[in-house]
Amino acid sequence: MRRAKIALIGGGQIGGVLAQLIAVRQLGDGVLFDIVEDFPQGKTLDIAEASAIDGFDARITGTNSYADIADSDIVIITAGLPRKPGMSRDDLLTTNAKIMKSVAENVAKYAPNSTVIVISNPLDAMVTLFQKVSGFPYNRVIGQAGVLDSSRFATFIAWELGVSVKDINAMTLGGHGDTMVPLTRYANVNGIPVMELLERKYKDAGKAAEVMNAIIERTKMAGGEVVKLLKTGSAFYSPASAAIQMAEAILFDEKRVLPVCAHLNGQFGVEGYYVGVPAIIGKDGVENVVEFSLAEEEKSALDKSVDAVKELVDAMNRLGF
Ligand code: A3D
Repeated sequence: MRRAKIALIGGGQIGGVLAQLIAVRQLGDGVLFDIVEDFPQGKTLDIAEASAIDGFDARITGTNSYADIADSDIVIITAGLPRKPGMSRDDLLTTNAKIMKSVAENVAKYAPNSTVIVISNPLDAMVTLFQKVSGFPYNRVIGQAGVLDSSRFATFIAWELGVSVKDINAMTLGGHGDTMVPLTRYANVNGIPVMELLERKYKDAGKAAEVMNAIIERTKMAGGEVVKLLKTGSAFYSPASAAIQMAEAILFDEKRVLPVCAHLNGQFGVEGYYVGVPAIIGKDGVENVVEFSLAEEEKSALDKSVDAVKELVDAMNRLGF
């Protein structure tokens, strides 16, 4: 059996961490593509030179030629600019749409049977554009956002309750922006509702709600919090880990239920847009969107988030992409 081949388009901060994780976890052979000459070659040489220490045989190579991604099983896209302090993700639209268009044309040409995970921002628009330009079936084009946003939500809950993050189940829905919807009602610690634990901790329902609201706000703004601290770029370790979890679910046909940016065809009342929802992820990419009932305020928050995604996609269409 041949090893899986994973192409990484964009060899910057996230691309570099992705390449290292693929090597260390021995997920397959990795090809790191970037337009900057020698840059991906340098990064992958550095990673490969740790193989004797980390004990991996996976081949990780760098390239400036799309021909080298031929026959990839999975393609993970991070090509494009990241945010600077004070910028919103949407400010990246025009620049990154131009980049995504050329990436999609080349992936369609050289890796037509791949399953694609898009990370570039503004995420919901970039995944929409990739699918449109490549013509790939919807199930094979997935956006990474919800895995990371949910991990941020779970991390903040674990810190607040002083418990292992491994026991937290928490999920966000909607677009990858300030309107995302962290779901409080379903957040739990090994099945025990987080709100009940907060109410017991503070012996005051009002205070518990206040603490949860602060966690929700921090989750929504978590990307910006990192940008502000880094000053020169955006989060890169955690987005790479999130995409690797999705890639593993596809490579090993795990049928994980992960919050991803998937194309909706009536689910959650959304027709024809990519939005963050839980989906079964396996060898065919998005194998099924998992629908469940939402309370009135959850549904209206999701609708608001979907409206923000629609505005962004419409703006991209008006720009001629
Ligand atoms: P960065 O370190 O700048 O890397 C981007 C790379 O893309 C650079 O090495 C560029 O040379 C390369 N590039 C530019 N144009 C092209 C092209 N036409 N073809 C191939 N490569 C090209 O950024 P980063 O790795 O920190 O972030 C990459 C993207 O991910 C940005 O758009 C971020 O906003 C986005 N991002 C998304 C999340 C999500 O959770 C969705 C989180 C963090 C960052």
